[in-house]
Amino acid sequence: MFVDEVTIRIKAGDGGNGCLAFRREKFVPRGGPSGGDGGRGGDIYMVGSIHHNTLLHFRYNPEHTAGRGRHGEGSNRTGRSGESIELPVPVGTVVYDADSGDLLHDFTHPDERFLVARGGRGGRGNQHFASSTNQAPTHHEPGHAGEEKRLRLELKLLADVGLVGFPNAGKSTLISRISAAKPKIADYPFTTLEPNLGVVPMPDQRTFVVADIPGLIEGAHEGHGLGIQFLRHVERTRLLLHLVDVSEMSGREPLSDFKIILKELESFSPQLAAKKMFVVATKMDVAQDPKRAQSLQRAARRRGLPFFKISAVTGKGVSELVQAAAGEVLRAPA
Ligand SMILES: Nc1nc2c(ncn2[C@@H]2O[C@H](COP(=O)(O)OP(=O)(O)OP(=O)(O)O)[C@@H](O)[C@H]2O)c(=O)[nH]1
Ligand SMILES: [Mg+2]
Repeated sequence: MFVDEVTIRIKAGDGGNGCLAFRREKFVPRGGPSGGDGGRGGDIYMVGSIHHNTLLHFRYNPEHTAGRGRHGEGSNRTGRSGESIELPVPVGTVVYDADSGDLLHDFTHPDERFLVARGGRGGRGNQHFASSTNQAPTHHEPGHAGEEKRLRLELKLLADVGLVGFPNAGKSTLISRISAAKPKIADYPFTTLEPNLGVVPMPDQRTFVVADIPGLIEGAHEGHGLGIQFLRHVERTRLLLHLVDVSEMSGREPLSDFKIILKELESFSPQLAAKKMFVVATKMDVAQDPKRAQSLQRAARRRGLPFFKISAVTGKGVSELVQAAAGEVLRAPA
């Protein structure tokens, strides 16, 4: 299961209480205050991990608590500190405070560590409160509470190129053709239910990453179909390939499909709508009426978008598309 959004509750350890004690020993009359300090509560860190691809491990385990500090003891003994804990998150996870909505951290590197909740300080024992006028203080502090938060974690896959389009447009077929990804492909809509990533080799030994996401339909921004929540996975790409089925098989109008998807992208975010886009006419091997591809091409030209025609089945036009996409990925800053 692909889980890309979870809300969790974390609670760093409370500090231990300071102790109230006096030194009592044979031959040491009025030994003075000797209450030790409470130990520090444990912290909670998040750590970027390449061994996790989803947030699934939080779905079944949404509460995490670090150890509390032990209380201070007599003879000036400080309590032991609470254990800190580390929570692994996939690289690409964005951490928000669920209550304020503030962005706390964005994990972009493996092994990156981020302190999400600080443990409470231990309270001071009465040993600290002796003064010239009060040699037998009874004051001692309670431990401070550890930070407690509700966090919203969002996973945004890190891909260079995103595939968008109607269901059945041929997105998964294309990614399976140009990379080693093996997504499910079938001639019914909504075959793809979770994003797939594929690594595409470039001629110069370099690679770029393509994300295939579930198809969009009209009203996706209002939750129709599978909705638009998967679009966040292509938010960070440098290039969108907008696939449009121009064959008669679809029983749809390529031009109106194209415009509908543009509108959905816009309602998701203006940044996404402004992203560099190639328009790709798909299933050319079975397209009968050339006018359908032509009208799409004109619409692309009017918007200044590069246009390609491919058949992912025969492979025609695919390498030109990959080359142009690679060029764009290399040109655009990360
Ligand atoms: N003839 C032909 N069929 C194609 C081509 N590309 C894809 N198809 C077929 O179109 C159907 C849908 O392809 P998919 O790749 O699953 O489409 P998708 O865009 O991933 O669809 P969703 O996952 O539902 O959004 C499958 O039956 C494919 O075999 C093509 O270039 N030529
Ligand atoms: Mg698919």
